[in-house]
Amino acid sequence: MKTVLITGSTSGIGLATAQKLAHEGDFKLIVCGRRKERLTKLTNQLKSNVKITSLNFDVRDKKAVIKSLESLPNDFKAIDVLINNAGNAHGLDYIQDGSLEDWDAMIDINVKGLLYVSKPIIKSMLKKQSGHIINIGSTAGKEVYPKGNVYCASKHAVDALNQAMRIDLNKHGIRVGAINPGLVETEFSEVRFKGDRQRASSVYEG
Ligand code: NDP
Ligand code: 8X3
Repeated sequence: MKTVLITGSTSGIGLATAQKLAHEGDFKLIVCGRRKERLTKLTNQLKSNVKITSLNFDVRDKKAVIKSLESLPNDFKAIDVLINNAGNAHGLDYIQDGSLEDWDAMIDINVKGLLYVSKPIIKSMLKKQSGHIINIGSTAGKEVYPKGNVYCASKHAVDALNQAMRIDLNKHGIRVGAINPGLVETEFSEVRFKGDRQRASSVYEG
């Protein structure tokens, strides 16, 4: 039975992935995110289908990432599949107008957070000489659009890291791949527009 860790399981793509895997079958799931009450609700919902545990940490906090992973119960410690999904866009502004806080958030979460989570898990995958990493990139990691600047840069970095991980880890029996979605109606735009639901839903019109 494979153990799968999904970052950003409290909403959107990560939540749907956890629900899908729980219904598909033979997995142990580790669901992660900052919103503890959502993690509790999700584990309660899925625990009759699947062996599940949760980790509550901010991917920006490298000490918390390490401490959380070390706290996993023994039967969840050997992670077979890592789904690097946690991430968001913060703001949508011309490059000359963007805020440093938004830029920090996107680089710290989408890029550095992905690295912080990956490092200890790669270490344990190397010991087994097996594993599978799936990085959630974006079409924004392949193209750039007006006002997308730093979000697109962060997702281009995910695309580069995905290729780099594959080159470096494949010879150790670790498979690495990416999914690069286009528009998906999740909480993504609500986060990007700082809670403005009307503006967020207009993104998906049509
Ligand atoms: P959501 O906003 O619905 O979900 C984002 C998830 O990431 C949440 O579970 C959130 O959990 C988690 N997260 C965000 N920041 C942090 C943090 N600092 N530490 C830990 N977890 C964090 O968005 P999506 O589901 O749409 O996004 C998931 C991934 O898909 C992202 O990487 C995004 O870039 C990518 N993507 C999305 C597309 C879209 O159109 N929606 C298209 C292409 C790619 P919590 O807040 O509880 O910490
Ligand atoms: C999310 C898709 O087009 O909003 O990565 O950047 S987009």
